[in-house]
Amino acid sequence: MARHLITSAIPYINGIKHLGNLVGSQLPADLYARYLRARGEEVLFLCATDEHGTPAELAAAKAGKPVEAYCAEMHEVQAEIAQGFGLSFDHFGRSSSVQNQKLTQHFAGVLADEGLIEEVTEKQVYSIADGRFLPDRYIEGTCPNCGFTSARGDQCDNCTKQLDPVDLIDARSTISGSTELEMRDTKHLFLRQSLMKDRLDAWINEKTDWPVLTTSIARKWLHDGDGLQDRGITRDLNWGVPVKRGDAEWPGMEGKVFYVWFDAPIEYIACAQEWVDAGKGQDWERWWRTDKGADDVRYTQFMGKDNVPFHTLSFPATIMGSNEPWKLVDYIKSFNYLTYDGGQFSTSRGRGVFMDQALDILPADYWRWWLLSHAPETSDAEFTWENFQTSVNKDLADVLGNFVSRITKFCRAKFGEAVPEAGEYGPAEEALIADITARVARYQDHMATIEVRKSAQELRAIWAAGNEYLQAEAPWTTFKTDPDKAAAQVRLALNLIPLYATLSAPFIPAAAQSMLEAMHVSDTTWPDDVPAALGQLAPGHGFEVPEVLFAKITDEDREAWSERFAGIRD
Ligand code: B3M
Ligand code: ZN
Repeated sequence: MARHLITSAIPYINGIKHLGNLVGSQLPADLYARYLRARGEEVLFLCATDEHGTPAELAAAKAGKPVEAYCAEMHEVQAEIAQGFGLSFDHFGRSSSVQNQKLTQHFAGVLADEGLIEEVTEKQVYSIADGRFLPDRYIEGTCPNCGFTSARGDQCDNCTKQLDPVDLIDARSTISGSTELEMRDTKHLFLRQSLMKDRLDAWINEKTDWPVLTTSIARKWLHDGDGLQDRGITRDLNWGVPVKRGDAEWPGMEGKVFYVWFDAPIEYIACAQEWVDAGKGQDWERWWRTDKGADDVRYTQFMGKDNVPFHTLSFPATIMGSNEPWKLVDYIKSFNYLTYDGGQFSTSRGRGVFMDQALDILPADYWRWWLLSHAPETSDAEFTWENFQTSVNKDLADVLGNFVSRITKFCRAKFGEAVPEAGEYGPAEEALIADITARVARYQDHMATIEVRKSAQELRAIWAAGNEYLQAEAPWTTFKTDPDKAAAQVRLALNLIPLYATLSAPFIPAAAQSMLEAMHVSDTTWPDDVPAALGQLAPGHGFEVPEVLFAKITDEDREAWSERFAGIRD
C-alpha cells in the first residue's frame, strides 16, 4: 500500500482568501485526502501560510502592525477559517518558521556548491531617505502614458501600461513619500535553471498521465521564447529568510532575503518538520527523503494554473539541482479560474465572496458541494447566485436531503424508529443494489484519478438512484396492500443512508456525520463490498429522524446575497 503525501498551494498571508482560491487548491486537496483516508490509506496532508515578500510587508503596513505580528495574527485567522471549511490538514504550517528558514538556507548553500548559483550585479532604485532599495511596488509616480498620478513602479493601474520605475515622472517612495531616489548597484543570486532545462524537460515528458493544463504550461515555459530563464532568488527586503549559504554568512549578501517564491515551496518540506516538532507526527524524513523510505510515497500537489510554472520548473530545479535524495512530486493537479458573476474574483479589489463571508451565510457543506461539483478543471467556471441556488436546492435539498428525510419519516410513522424485519428483496431491490455497486466502482475510479467534477456527478447519481427507487416502488402505496413488501423496501432504503454518508463524507463531511449519527452508525469503513454494506443495518437497528440536512435557498436569500456581494469589500 502506498503512502500519500498531499500538499495544497500555500495561501498568501495578506488577507482572507476568496472562493476562487479555495476551489483551486485547498478544497480539492482536502477532498482527495479525505477520500484516501476513508479508503484506509496512510495520508499526510499539509498546507501553510505563505508569509514572506512585499505583499505581506505592504499588508502589515496598511494594518499598522509590525509584519511579524501581522503574520502571526493572519495565520490564526486563516487557520480558523480553514477549520470552518472542514479542511483536514494534518498540519497548517508557516513559511516563516525556523524550520523553513534553515531548510531554505540549506538548499541555497547546496545549490551554490553544485555550481547552480550565479552572483549578478544589477541596478535598482534606492531611497536615500528610507535607507533601502525599493521594490517596484514601493515606488509611485505619474504615468508617462496617461498622466495618472498613482502609477506603480511596475504598472499603471489606470491605463495598464507596463512600466519601469525609471519611466515614472516625479517618482517617490510609498514608504516615506521621498523623491530622493537614485539607481544603485545591488548584488543578487540567480538560480541557473537554464542549466537544468534538459533534465526538467525529460522529467516532464515522463508525466504522460498529468492533466494537460499542467504539462502544457510547463512546456510553454520550457520551450517558448528564450526558454527557461535563470531566476533571481534574492531581494533587497527586510522581511524574509535572510540570505545565508547553509549556516554560513554569504559575503556581499548581508541584509538581503530570499525571494518569496524560492522559500515558499520549500515550506512543503519544512511543514512536515513542523508537524513532527508540534508533536503530531514521528518521522518527517520517511515522507520526504527517498533514502529514508519516501520511495514508497505518492506525492500529489494541488494548485491554480498561475502557480504551475513554479511547481513544474522552479521547485523541481531546486530539488533536482541539490542532488540530494529529496522526494519529487508524482502528480500535479492544477485548476483553471473560478470567475464571479461575469468578472474576476479579486483580492486586491475585494470582489467576490471571501471564505469568512461564505461561512457567515451558510454552512461549509453547501459551499463545498457547489465548488467541487463545479470545479474549474477543463475550463474556467463561473459562480452565479442563480446557479448556486439551483445546485444546492436540487442536489442537496431535493435529492439527498429529501431522500433521507422521506424514508426515515415514513419508517417512523409505519414501523417505528427501528429497521423493519419483514419481507424479502425482489428484482427491483436486486437491480438497485447492482446499479449502486456499478456506480460506486465508477465513483472510486474518478476519485482515484482526481476527476473532481466526474466524481461529484457520479455521487449525485448514486443519491438519485435511491430517490428513483423510492419513487418507482412507492412503499407508502405498497404498504396499503403488502406491508411486508413495504418493510423490505424501507429496510433497503434505510441502509442506503449510512452508505451515502460514507461515500459523501469527502465532499460534505458535516452532513455525512449527521446522517451517521441519526442512523446510530459509528462504523465508517469504506463499502468495498456494496451489497454487504447495504445489509449493515440489521432488522431492529434503531435510528432517529434527523434534523433537516439542507435548507433550501429562497429567492429572497439569493437576491439579498447577490446584492450584498455585488460591490467590493473594504
Ligand atoms: N502563495 C500563490 C497563491 O496563493 C502562492 C502559492 C505558493 S505555493 C508554494 O496563489
Ligand atoms: Zn497610465
